[in-house]
Amino acid sequence: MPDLQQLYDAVVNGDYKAAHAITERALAEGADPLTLVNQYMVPAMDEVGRRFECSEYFVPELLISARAMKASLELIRPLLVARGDKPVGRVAIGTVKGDLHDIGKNLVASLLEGGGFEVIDLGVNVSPEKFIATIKESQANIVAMSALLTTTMPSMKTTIDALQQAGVRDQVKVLIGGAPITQKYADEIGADGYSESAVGAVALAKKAVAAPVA
Ligand code: B12
Repeated sequence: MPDLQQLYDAVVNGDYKAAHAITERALAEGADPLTLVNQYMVPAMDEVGRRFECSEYFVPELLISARAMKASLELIRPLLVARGDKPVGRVAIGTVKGDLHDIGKNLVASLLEGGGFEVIDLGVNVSPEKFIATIKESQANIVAMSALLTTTMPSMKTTIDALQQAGVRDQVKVLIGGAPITQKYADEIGADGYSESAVGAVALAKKAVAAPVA
């Protein structure tokens, strides 16, 4: 088994070739994909964020670390998805308007697929109108929103209000997440659930489909 600290270092240093190679070897040697994500890659992105905050890193460094994370996730994602069995619900997921961060959202989407959900991934910078149109077209029963910026968190409330106005709020459970989100914020804006992790998102979604939509 490769030294997995090297995976952490590869993401922090933005070495996507090393991130890909170490992940490939670790998986071939039986490493658990979720352990790689939760114990090495997510902490590495946290360290990248810390360095950005204290001006050791700037946007280019964020981008190359994100590329390394994605190179590794490319190998991990199919394995997370393969864990699933029959569809248990349909989720429309997206990063909210104004926000381009998609690593966490993509992880949540993969684990939801792995948890047996059909996932409609709307991508990033998703407007309330897009969420509404998707609910109407697809009969999704869960809307999952991600936001990484304090400046885009209000888009979650705007979206929930727009769902209400469009008359589709009662058809869906709304789950939210992303680094700046808290349970308190979820309660304030009338979301149905919040989790700080992608694993928690699956548990929330399962609970949401088990409970009748209001
Ligand atoms: C990588 C990164 C970028 C990359 C994004 C690449 C990409 N394709 O995603 C780039 C370079 C593009 C970027 C740009 C910017 N970024 Co940036 N970025 C980051 C960084 C370092 C990591 C984010 C990440 O991927 N984390 C790893 C993932 C796995 O974690 P996560 O997203 O939180 O997701 C987990 C949970 O939150 C949860 N989750 C996520 N979504 C959901 C949804 C649901 C429904 C549920 C239940 C759970 C859930 O599950 C996930 C897995 O456990 C963070 C720092 C940090 N530690 O968060 C800054 C950070 C978010 N960025 C920041 C900033 C300021 C910016 C810019 C404004 C910089 C600039 N001056 O241009 C721009 C904004 C661009 C925009 N309009 O969106 C700040 C935000 C500060 C704030 N208070 O708002 C941060 C916190 C850095 C910092 N410490 O200052 N960034």
